[in-house]
Amino acid sequence: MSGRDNDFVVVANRLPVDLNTAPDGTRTWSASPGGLVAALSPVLRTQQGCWVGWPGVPDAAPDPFYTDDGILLHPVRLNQADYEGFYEGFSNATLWPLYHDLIVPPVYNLDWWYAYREVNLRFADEVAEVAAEGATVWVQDYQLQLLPGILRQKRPDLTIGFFLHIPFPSADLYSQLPWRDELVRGLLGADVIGFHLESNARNFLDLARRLELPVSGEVSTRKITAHIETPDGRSVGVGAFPISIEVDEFTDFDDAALAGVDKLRADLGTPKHVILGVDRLDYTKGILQRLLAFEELLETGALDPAEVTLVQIATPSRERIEHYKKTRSQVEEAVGRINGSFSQLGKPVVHYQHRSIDKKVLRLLYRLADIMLVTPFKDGMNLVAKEYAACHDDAKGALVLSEFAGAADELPEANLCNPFDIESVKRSLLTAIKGLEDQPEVMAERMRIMHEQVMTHDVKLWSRAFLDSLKEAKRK
Ligand code: GDG
Repeated sequence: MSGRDNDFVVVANRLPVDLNTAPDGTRTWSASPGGLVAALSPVLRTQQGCWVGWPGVPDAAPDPFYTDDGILLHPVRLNQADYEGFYEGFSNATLWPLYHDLIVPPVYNLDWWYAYREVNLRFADEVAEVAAEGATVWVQDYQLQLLPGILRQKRPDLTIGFFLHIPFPSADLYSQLPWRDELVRGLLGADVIGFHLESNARNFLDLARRLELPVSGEVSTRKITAHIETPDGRSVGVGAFPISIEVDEFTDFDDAALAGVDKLRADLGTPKHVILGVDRLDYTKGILQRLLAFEELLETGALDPAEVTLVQIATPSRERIEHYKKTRSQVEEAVGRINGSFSQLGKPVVHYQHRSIDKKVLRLLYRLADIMLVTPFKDGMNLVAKEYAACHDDAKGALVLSEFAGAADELPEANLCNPFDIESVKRSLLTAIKGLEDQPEVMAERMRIMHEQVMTHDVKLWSRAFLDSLKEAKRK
């Protein structure tokens, strides 16, 4: 089924599926949540492409198959050792913290590096098997930074794009990495390298200059105006392509949906202010800090527990990694403590769910929330902030947003905060609540601008801009 006949191939660490095992042992695959999946499914649907990726479970891989939407999924099998070394180790305990500015210390482990290299080689074999002569291959994210270089050697006929979904750190930080030269060489195998923000792209160009590679032009957004010359005489385009969301999923609230929103508010005990957080349970997302800010506001009486409710959805993520375990226990301890101090029977002041919720419910929650709290210490973009703005064609609500989320570049009308400074989080939250009470027309105008920004800069624009740039690179 997946012969060498696919003209457009997306390669990502994960296939957009989860493996579910029923009590009788029956195994089925279902669509899975996550930023990457949300962003790429629409692109593949419209382009009839093939997606190469790991199904998400060690030692399990179905045969290649078509989804209901007609997307060909080509699984790459990882065994338990790959999972530990490549995925949990090098990708998520080395690169993830390094690229998020050392919120926790990265671990540098030679065996993990070998596993990372080995798995990137395996992905290259799979792509080479499914990609047609002259095909376009779009490689996604930090788990596969060696792939463009390997593919370039294996299949010089391919046009290769690479997009990084997480921040790219300053050259100083990046230079900690013992295998920094190998990774840069891997990335430079691409024809176009895309980042969310111009600042990320500039960090990469700085690094190239340090390596004494010729750099020309200045970085811009949604087009390629900066280039790096490689030692083998190629020109690699570098640019910023801020990712976004499929807006249709978050608009069009009909009467039934609005009734669902009312019911949810009633289920929560009809609080005056509903505050919402939605994140993977990751230490970069600042969930604990926002809980502490909320707790201090309750303690000082600035917020009345009879009037506010905080709903925190914390989707399970990378649960075996030490720092994730620690974050979970700190978050859950804080939730317990806050509820212990401030809830009334049958009326918790914090509603916490450590499981993924249905997208339809998520949409209702966004619409319901008076205040959305998005407080990462560092985030490539943050789609949750954009999803919230998309849900508010009613111009209601307020977004408290970290300055260190990529989304802050496009949503300056949010109530911005510095998550490293708990006073700043408290201030932004109170200002948002007060703004909604005292200056509803000002807040409504700010929400209208944010909503419009997201509606006019959706994921289709993101993919079109990137793929157009790649086409242009191929033409040259
Ligand atoms: C990485 C970068 C960048 C969350 N909980 C549930 C659920 N979600 C969905 C949200 C959103 C997605 O997951 C999370 O995306 P984010 O962008 O917020 O964050 P990461 O997962 O860290 O994504 C990030 C992104 O890649 C894309 O480039 O923006 O900076 O870190 O779409 O809605 N969806 C459902 N139930 C949940 O409980 N259905």
